[in-house]
Amino acid sequence: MIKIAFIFLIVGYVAFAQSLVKFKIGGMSCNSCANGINSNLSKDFPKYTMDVDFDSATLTAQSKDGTNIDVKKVQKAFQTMGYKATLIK
Ligand SMILES: [Cu+2]
Repeated sequence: MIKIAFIFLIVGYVAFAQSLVKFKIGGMSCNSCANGINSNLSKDFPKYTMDVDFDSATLTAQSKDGTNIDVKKVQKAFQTMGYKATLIK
């Protein structure tokens, strides 16, 4: 039982600790939403390369120095802007 819990812990860690993360973005209604988000993100996350694509409603976030993306911080930033970022996979 403890072994199983441990495996889940490892799997969870790998799933949430990555230098390249994709999100599904909810709440965008046009291309300028995506442009506005992108310009905010480049100010708020100088250590990440982030690109919101309106057509696929996704965000790809990659850290420039190979450290893990702070998923919760990214999601909070989207919440503050009035959108919803859901981790893909
Ligand atoms: Cu818009």
